[in-house]
Amino acid sequence: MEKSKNIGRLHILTDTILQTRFSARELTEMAIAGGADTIQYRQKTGSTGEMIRVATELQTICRQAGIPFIVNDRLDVALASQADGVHLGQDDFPIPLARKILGPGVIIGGSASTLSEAHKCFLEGADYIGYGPVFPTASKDDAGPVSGLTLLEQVVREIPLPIIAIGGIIGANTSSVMQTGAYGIAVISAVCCQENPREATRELRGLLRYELSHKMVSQKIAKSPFSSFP
Ligand code: TZP
Ligand code: MG
Repeated sequence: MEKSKNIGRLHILTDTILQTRFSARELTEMAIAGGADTIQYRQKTGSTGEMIRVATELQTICRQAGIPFIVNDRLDVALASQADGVHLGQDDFPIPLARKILGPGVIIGGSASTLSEAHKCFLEGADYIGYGPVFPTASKDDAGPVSGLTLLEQVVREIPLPIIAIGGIIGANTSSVMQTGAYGIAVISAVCCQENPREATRELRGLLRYELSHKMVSQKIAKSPFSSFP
């Protein structure tokens, strides 16, 4: 039986465009110190060589911390840095082809902004879905219309994959997002653009932990995947 993949619940996406105070490496270190359990390297511009150099560094840091490292968009950079996974949008490298190249053990995340896109990602073999924008966001120009919590809940109900909610997620709405049954959250500005990214991550982690422990109690699940979020 295929070993189930470790897909974290608190995905921090590194960003060096919205903010320039911290490098991707610094953000990664601070996010991990604050309790991030997945790092996604999201770099839209620059040379491929530099991306591979940075991604290799981040992969080493994540491996030492025992958490998955995922590269956004770029299958080539993911391969070269031996990343644990790649995250692909609807117009990026096709998921079935990525699976062929990367093999069954590598994490493939797919972006979806509608139920039908989420269904397509599932059929194509994604391991998890980044669904959103759930709320308005200034971090992605082409993020599309916001889904809100009701549609997020429908996706959670209908798609049998871990759903990572993304888009405009901050401390104040994390609990309502998690109460839809989402597996976790992914954020850019709520960590990267904060005064103290480590503390911002820590706060989100505390909120997730609280919601997940309540879920365990309410569902009377003694040993569930939720217990993997200490
Ligand atoms: N995909 C959908 S919304 C979004 C991405 C990458 C941006 C998320 O950024 P933020 O700052 O957490 O809203
Ligand atoms: Mg993309």
